[in-house]
Amino acid sequence: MIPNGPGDAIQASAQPCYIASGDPPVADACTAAQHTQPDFDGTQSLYNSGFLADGEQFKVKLSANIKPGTYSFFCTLHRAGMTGKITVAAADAKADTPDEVVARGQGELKSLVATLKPAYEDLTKGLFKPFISESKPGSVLAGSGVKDAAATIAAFGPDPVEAKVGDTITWTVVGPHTITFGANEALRTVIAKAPDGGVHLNPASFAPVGGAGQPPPPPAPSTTAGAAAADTTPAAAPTTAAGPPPPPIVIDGGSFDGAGLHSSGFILSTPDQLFSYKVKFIKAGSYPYICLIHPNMKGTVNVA
Ligand SMILES: [Cu+2]
Repeated sequence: MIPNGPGDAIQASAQPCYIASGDPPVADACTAAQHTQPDFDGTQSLYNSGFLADGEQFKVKLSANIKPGTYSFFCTLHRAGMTGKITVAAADAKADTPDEVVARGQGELKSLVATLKPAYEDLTKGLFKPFISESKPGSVLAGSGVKDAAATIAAFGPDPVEAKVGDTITWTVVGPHTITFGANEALRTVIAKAPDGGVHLNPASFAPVGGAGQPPPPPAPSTTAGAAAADTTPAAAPTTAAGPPPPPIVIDGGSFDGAGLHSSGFILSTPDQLFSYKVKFIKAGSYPYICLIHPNMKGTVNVA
């Protein structure tokens, strides 16, 4: 859904598209006829809900002709980090009831929360082991995760953070995030549907303000450049078996006097190569900040 590099969302991925056979268009949205959702028969070459905003539902009716078997699906925004399977049983075989599916999902969610909890508790102290195993004043985490877990942590920690005029705060970023002060509501539409059905990225949400923004990552032997640019899974293993993990690449966000917009812009950072973002605070005050990508991700810097 997100291009490798600058540009708008890829419309055949971001808008609904249902194709019986053949490839979707590369540059355009699918045709109006291809927007009409058929029953899923397991043979369509593309069966795509398109971008779903918070709270939207997507329903799939299985065709009477679908063959029993296992059908995989994934989110084209989160890619390898968000996948699922539906197992279709023969019409006369036993299948899960909706209640059983919900109960199993809640069990999986509970176990996922338990898996992430130690990393979340570390995050509240600014720790992301083994990359950051000591709390340091002025050191904050933007996101965290656990290797191979099917979810990531979208939170800032520690929060709030206390500083003095002239101090520099450094956020180590884990995942895709922004660190944004003074944002208005318009900037919260990182990805949004237009009235005509088009799905667009908001370049203003991705742009750094008051600093240089993320430089390109150094060449990584383990992944292609394209996968590195768009893979939003932060919990990949460090690629070198020996030696300590590489230190984060520091992005200088300049200084902030508390007035107006000041944003890291979009930073994608994984354990293969972490990025951090630093800002010098030059005026006393209490400064709330948010991540423009994750609506519940907020923090405060108190400068005395
Ligand atoms: Cu975020």
